Parts: sequence; structure tokens; C-alpha cells
Amino acid sequence: THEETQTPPTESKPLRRCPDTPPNLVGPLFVEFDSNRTLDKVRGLIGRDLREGGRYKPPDCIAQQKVAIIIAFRNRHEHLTHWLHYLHPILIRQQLDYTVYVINQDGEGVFNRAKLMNAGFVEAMKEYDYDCFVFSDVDLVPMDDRNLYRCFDNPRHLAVAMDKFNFHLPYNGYFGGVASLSKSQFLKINGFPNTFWGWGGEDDDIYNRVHYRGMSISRPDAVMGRYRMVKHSRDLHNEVNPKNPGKLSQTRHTMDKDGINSLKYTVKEIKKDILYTYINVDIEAPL
Ligand code: BGN
Repeated sequence: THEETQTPPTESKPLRRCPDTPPNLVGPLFVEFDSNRTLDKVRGLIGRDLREGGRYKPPDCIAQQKVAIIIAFRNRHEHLTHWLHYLHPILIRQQLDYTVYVINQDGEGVFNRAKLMNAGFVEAMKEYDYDCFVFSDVDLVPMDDRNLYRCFDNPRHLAVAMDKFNFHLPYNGYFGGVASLSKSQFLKINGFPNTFWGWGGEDDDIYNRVHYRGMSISRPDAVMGRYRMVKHSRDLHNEVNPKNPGKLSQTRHTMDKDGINSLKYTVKEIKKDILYTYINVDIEAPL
């Protein structure tokens, strides 16, 4: 009779939760916007580490949070190339289970950053059970990878020290640029306003919402919170809207009816690039 051959155990050890502090962070980063950078080069450099749609999860531990990174977008391809070049390696070192969503505003109507972010939240939730949402401008690159793209006990403002504001907050209640909210924090404020067309004020409205719901703002310090912004001129169809400032005194009354519960848009296209999930949405923008 034959001796039974022992097959080696095939199942690997169950994965542990990733540590609170990711072990491979490097701290301050050199950031420059080289105009020879192309999306194809970025795909070649980091595409193999990602899954279709700009997704990643750490291979050797279970990520602490499932994070959707939402970028409001229109006609800023050069900025997106820089953003992807810098952010993917940082997010990988931060050991996140994440996806990058580029939410494009279809057509030439007036831009609406906050409404695009709302649409990004809803579309991301259709794909995966995210617990955290990082809402970012496409032109902002962190200069320190210890600035974690995660959620905290309170809504977090990440872009606290931007080069264009001399590495300071422009004012105490500034909540613009990059911010993270957990799913429950986001729903608690009824999401973002849909009614801030054009430039200015939507971030101040979100700040108001957070305060009116009894939460405070969490922030990194001014060293870890440094950012470089890609220099650019004002976009077409995103003029300063003089009606927006006046709306800020009404947030307390408008926030319950203007937000995720009143959001209307249609998806025109979803494209999965290796570096990001692109969703083109019609948000019924006035011309
Ligand atoms: C503020 C804008 C913000 C913008 C910051 C930084 C308004 C509302 C009237 C006060 N707020 O003035 O939206 O992020 O500047 O540029 O315009």
C-alpha cells in the first residue's frame, strides 16, 4: 500500500487589521508640477499596483477604513495627471482600501462643486460599502504623507496650509480644498448644498452645517497639513457668484431641505480607467 502523501496546507494566515500608524510613511515630500508629465507615464509608473477603476487595498493587512476619494472635475486634465501621480503612492503607503472617483460635470453650464461631490457620494455608495469620503479639489497635492486621507471622530479639514495662502489658514472657519467626512457625519449634515452655483461659499456652507449639527472640525497641524496647488487662471463658467455669500446666513434653515435628500442628477457615462473611476454627470446646471 502507498503511504498517504501529505499535501501542504494551502490556506494562508488570516489577515490582521492594519496598524493605526502606517509603517511606510516618509513625512515631508517634494512636490513639483513638471509639464512633461502625462497620464500614460503615470499609468506606466503606478498602474500595475492598482485594480481597474483606481482601486487599491493593502495586500498584507485589512485596511482600517474603506475610503472613497471624490474629485469634482471639469477640463482640468493636466491637474488630474499631477494629482494621480502624487496621490496614489501616498494613499498606498497610508494602507487604505480606496477608490478614486473623478466626477465630471457634463456640458458648459455653471460649475457646482458641492453638487458634484454629492453625486460622487451617491455613486460611490452604489459600488461598495465605504465608511469614509474624502472630498478633494483636483489641483491640491499634499506635501506630507502623514496627512492621512481617512475619517476621524469629527469632520476633518485636511488642506490647512496651502502654498497660495502662505501655508496658513486664510481664516479660522476655512473648510475648502480637501475635507473628509465619515458616511454618518456626511448624512448627519444632509450632505452638501446643491444650490451654490459658480465660485465661492459652498465650503463655508458645509462648515456651517457641521457646526449646526454640533460637531467640530478636526485638523492636522500646519506642518503635516501643507499643500501645493497647481497654478491656474479662473475657469470658464465658474465665475464668482455674488448671490452665494448672502446664502450663508440661511444655512440653518436651508440645510434640511437642500442636500443629499433633494439631489437630482443623471449619470451619462461611467468609465473605469486603471487610475480612476470617471463618472460624467448631468447636474442640470443653468447656462
Ligand atoms: C472665501 C470663499 C470660500 C473660499 C475661500 C478661499 C465666499 C463666501 C463669502 C464670504 N467664501 O471667501 O468659498 O474657499 O474664500 O478662497 O466666497
